[in-house]
Amino acid sequence: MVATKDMPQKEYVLKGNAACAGCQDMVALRHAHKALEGNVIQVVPACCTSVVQSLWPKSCLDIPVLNTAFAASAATASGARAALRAKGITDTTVMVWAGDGGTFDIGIQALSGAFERRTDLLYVCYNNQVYSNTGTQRSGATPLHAQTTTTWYGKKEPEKMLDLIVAAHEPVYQTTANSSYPRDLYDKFKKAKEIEGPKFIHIFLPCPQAWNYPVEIGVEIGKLAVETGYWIMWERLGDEWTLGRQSKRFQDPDNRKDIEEFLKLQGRFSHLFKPKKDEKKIQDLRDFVQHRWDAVLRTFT
Ligand SMILES: Cc1ncc(C[n+]2csc(CCOP(=O)(O)OP(=O)(O)O)c2C)c(N)n1
Repeated sequence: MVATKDMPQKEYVLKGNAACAGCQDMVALRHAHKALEGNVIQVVPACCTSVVQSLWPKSCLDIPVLNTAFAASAATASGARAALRAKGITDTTVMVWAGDGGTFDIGIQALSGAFERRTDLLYVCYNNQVYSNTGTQRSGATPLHAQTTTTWYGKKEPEKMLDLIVAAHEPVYQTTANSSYPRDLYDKFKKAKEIEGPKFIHIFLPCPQAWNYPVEIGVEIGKLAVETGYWIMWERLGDEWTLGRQSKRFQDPDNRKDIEEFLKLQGRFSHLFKPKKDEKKIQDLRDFVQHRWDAVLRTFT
């Protein structure tokens, strides 16, 4: 894994932008761009990132960016790839950087089409589990029982297992990542940059606004997602699937921290603990963790 001192010093995500304090999207974006080293066209649909990178005079990405309609990211990226090919440029990465709303729900058909056409495209879904930019409405990635502005009493449905849908398209490279492990994230973007064809990176990242926690514990929450087994770090290159070293010991449920440790730090789950503890709902989430492990292992191993 890359040593921090060996990461490029150059910044492509510039200071003084409009991101919220403690925004983990900026942590992920910053390290992704250090790995891509500026030779990239980034396509952004409506989302927090589009607001942060485009608002003059605080526009902040030091690379070419195409802002596009919510449903159209992967189609726009396909067009950018075709234009580069027509100009004889082959070494530039075309990357979509879309939220979970723009991927799990609204952009999924364009993503599916572009991957089916085997487009040389890096699609990144940064998953803060909610439509953050417009006031934190529930998305298909919002977890069971999480409170949002459209699920006042907690979401009634579990989150969609998008990775399994994407896997059915057999991208050449597919991986999960987490903003709390930026060196691992950097390495994955470095790897993706060298691979031709459809690629998918799914980044888990906490949002202090929507999840309602103090900004300084964002990294801790991201790590707890892995240590409780809630978020699984894995990687698939061609047919070869590997469990990430961060998640290896948590395959065994006995090694996992209890899901409560992850939940109780977040205001969106506070109704599970106050006025009195809701053991049934906490158990639902504990069961979901195992359900996801079973589904992922069944699919890939
Ligand atoms: C077709 C369309 N519907 C709704 C909107 C309003 N809108 C802009 S950003 C956004 C939320 C995006 O959520 P997500 O993709 O999860 O990214 P995040 O805001 O969390 O970064 C919405 C609903 C829009 N711009 N276009």
